Amino acid sequence: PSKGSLFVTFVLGGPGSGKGTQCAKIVEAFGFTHVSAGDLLRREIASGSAYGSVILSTIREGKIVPSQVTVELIQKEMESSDNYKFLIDGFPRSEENRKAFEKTIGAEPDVVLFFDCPEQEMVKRVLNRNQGRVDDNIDTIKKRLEIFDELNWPVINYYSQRGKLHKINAVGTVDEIFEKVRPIFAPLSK
Ligand code: UP5
Ligand code: MG
Repeated sequence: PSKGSLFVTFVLGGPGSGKGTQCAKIVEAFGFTHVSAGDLLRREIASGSAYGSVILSTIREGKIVPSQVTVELIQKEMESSDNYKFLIDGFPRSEENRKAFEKTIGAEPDVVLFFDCPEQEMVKRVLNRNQGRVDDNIDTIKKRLEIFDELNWPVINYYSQRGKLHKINAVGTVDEIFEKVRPIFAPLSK
């Protein structure tokens, strides 16, 4: 798709805040293409790519993979889709991530969702997930939360100042939360 017609949504929130779960609902209702940065990185590890071992150790430590690597994976994924509506899930996690995306993709998000969730609820959800993720253990979760707290807020503030931020209380059932998300996209038809 041409850059002018892109509709990009960034989906932000701490570990276990429900980004992936809500993205699936948004895809179903509004026909977005879901691009999860974390899933792309995990796929890269599984594929045995040259970056795989660096990505794996970074994720194990709850740290952030260099922007260049992540942005390249996101770019490839966007280019391989015919869609123009994208949900970029779990990215940008830092100001550096944000700037790298803008520079490489040459686009800004139209909408930024922020799932605001108390820490103890996030920890509970992640520990209950049980999908074998290498970072779903209490030690890594603590590190993920620390990094999130340190680097996410400047990104949130940036988009808040630009009037793009939609902060959503992420406590409640999946459907209750989606009913708060739906009106944001209602102007877009599927
Ligand atoms: N659940 C969901 N909604 C619920 C609700 N309303 N009530 C009760 N339970 C609910 O949900 C988590 C769990 O909670 C699930 O079991 C779900 O059923 C349940 P999910 O939707 O998976 O939450 P999500 O926010 O997607 O949590 P996730 O763990 O995926 O978030 P992270 O941001 O931690 O993970 P991500 O995959 O994005 O990144 C992983 C790592 O990759 C990062 O720590 C980092 O090391 C690396 N990374 C980068 O370096 N750069 C990037 O750009 C992206 C990732
Ligand atoms: Mg996720």
